[in-house]
Order: sequence, then structure tokens, then C-alpha cells
Amino acid sequence: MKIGITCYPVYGGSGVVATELGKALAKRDHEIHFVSSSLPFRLAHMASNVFFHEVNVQSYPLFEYPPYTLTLTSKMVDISKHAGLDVLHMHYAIPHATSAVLARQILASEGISVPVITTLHGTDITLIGQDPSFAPVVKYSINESDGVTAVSSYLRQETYDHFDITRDIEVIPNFIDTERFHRFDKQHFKQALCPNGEKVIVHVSNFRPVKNATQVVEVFHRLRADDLPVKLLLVGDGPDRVPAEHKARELGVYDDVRFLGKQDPVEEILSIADVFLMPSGSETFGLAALEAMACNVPVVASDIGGLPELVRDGKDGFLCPLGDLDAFTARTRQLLTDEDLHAEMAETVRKRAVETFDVDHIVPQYEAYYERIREQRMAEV
Ligand code: GMT
Repeated sequence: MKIGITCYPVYGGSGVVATELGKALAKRDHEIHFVSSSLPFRLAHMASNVFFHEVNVQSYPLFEYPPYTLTLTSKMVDISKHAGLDVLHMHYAIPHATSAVLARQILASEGISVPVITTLHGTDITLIGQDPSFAPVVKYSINESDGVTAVSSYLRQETYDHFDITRDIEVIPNFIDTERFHRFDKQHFKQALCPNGEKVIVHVSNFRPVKNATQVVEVFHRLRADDLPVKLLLVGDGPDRVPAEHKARELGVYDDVRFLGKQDPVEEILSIADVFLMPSGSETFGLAALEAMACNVPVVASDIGGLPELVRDGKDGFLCPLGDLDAFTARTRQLLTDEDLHAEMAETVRKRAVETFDVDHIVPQYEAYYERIREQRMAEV
């Protein structure tokens, strides 16, 4: 199949999933056309059946806000025609699904039929999508897509609860390449960072307020106050990085915290981790937690959103009430001090990543879905 994939290219879960999906589909001999405002950050290596089309927005004195959505639409029309795309797969409803629905209409007026599939990821539904300035467009774009998927049952239900949806929504969970994400022997790195055998807590996010990165620092401070020998690694960057740095200084733990910024080989950092902390206020799936699990790292996360579908409380780590820092601290301490429990969970999380969320289990679900939606669309036109 020839598949057009549009996503946000920046550091964020939906872009990662879209890019990894495209790469996995290319390995399975599909032709993939990424259409995005810049090269998706995980698309470093090209293959002969992978293409990247950059959307360049024209500036014009009249435009206070250059119309990205329309330029994206024109690009989709152009690529659909010239590459002969079979499917347009949009990741994140705003504005990608809207552009694709319009592109499909333009193509139909020229006698070309291309189905649109939209994958909902999170804040396009749970946060920004519900804002009155977007809600009618989000609802329309979902209902007008030929197929709609959500990354968890929780997100599917949220979509039905908050929008008047007439489409079936298929749940296809996120996935992980467990051959890339596994525990590497990084003893030299661990030794350099933890010369006295300290344990390591890791948090990876885009440091948006919803990730509660400052709470990670607070939990770490409580553990250090108990004299637990532990270090904290913070990976990623975003609006809450500076507040997290301030918090670490204010609490006097800055010297034991490393802010590593945006990192691509995150699996190498996870390879020295003992616990992954995710105190998010909202999370439809929690891809970063799955990456940790694939690297044998148990997770302590908020008991919200789609996280219980990924992290089974007491098996893959622990789920704590949102914002309950006492609970987060106690559970993290338990994992760092009970070696048998830690060893058991470290094995369980890897097994879960491999058996339930491996790329080879999930990508065929997308392929089957593409086929089904294509047949449905052909029967309709
Ligand atoms: O987490 C973010 O802020 C990024 C966001 C996105 O759409 O780029 O992530 C969402 O999609 C990811 C991939 O499906 C999920 O793993 C994240 O849980 C979800 N984030 C939220 O719901 C906050």
C-alpha cells in the first residue's frame, strides 16, 4: 500500500508513534510518504520506500497568520495524485484530520478516491480539542474521517463523552520496538553517574504542565530527605524545565539531579534506571512509560486516563492517586528498597512490553484496519 502519514514532527508522543508506525510499515514493504512541517525527529534514516514532503507555508503581507492548514491540504492533494496514495493517515485531529478531509473532497472532485484515517492521541480530545474555538471542527473532522482510531479505551470513551460522534472508533494501542528498546549494559555510564552505587530514578517527558515534572523533583527530595542513596535523571525539555530546575535548587537537591534535555537514545538512559516516574495529570496512553517497561524499568504513575491499561498496579509498578506525593514517595521507596519485588517487576514489565505491545503485534492491526476502511470506502463511492 502507499500510505501518507501526517504528524507533528516535534518531541511528543503522537509524532513518535506516527514516525515509528511509518518506519515499521516501510519494513513491511509499504511505501510511506511523511507529510509534515519539518522532518519528524525520529526519522533520521531514510529508506528507498520512505519519502518526506515538507509543508512550506507561504508568507504574504496580508496574512497575519499564514494558513498552514490549507498549505498542508494542498500538499496532501498533490502527493495523493502524484504518488497514487491508497490511504491518508492523520495523527492528531487538529488540524491534520481537517486538512485531510478537505483534501479528500478536492480529490473526489477530480475523480480520485482516498480514504482518511484519523488517529486520536490525547490532548486533541482531552484538552485543546474541547476548547470552543476548536470543538466543532474536531467533531466534524472525526465524523467525516473514513476511519478513526484511539490509542486507548479511555481515549475512545472520552471522545464519545465529549463530542457528538457518529463514527465507530477502533482502539489500537501504542507499541514499542522491543528489539531497539531493551536493557543495554551501561555499567560505565552508571558508574560515572552513581559512583557510590546510588539507585536511579528517571522521568522522560516534554515538560508540559500536564506532566507535573516539578512533582518528580518533590518526590525525589522526599526520598533524599530519608537519606536514600538515589539520583534523578530528567530527560526532555519544555515549559516546565526551568520551574523544575528552580524546584531542585529551592529544595537543595540540584546536585543529585541531572537535566539531560532532549535525547534520542533514550533506551540507553533507561538502561541504568531503577524506577520510572510519571505523575502526569492526564495521559491517554503513556508511551514514555512503555519505553521504560521495555527496558526492564518498573513504573510509578498516576492512576488516571489510559495509564491503568498499560501499567497494572502491583504488577508493572504502582499507580498512585493524582497529586498524592506521599503515595508516590512511598511506592518509589518500596521499589528502590525491596530488591526481590524490584527484580520481579523488572522482569514482568519487559514481558508485558514484548507480549502485548511489541510493534509486530500492533502494526498488523493498522494494516488490517487500512484494508477494511479502503474496502468500505470503495463500496461507498
Ligand atoms: O504527551 C504529550 O503531551 C504529547 C502527546 C501528543 O499527542 O503528542 O501525547 C499523547 O499521545 C501519546 C501517543 O499516543 C500518548 O502516549 C500520551 O499519553 C498522550 N499525552 C497525553 O494524553 C497528555
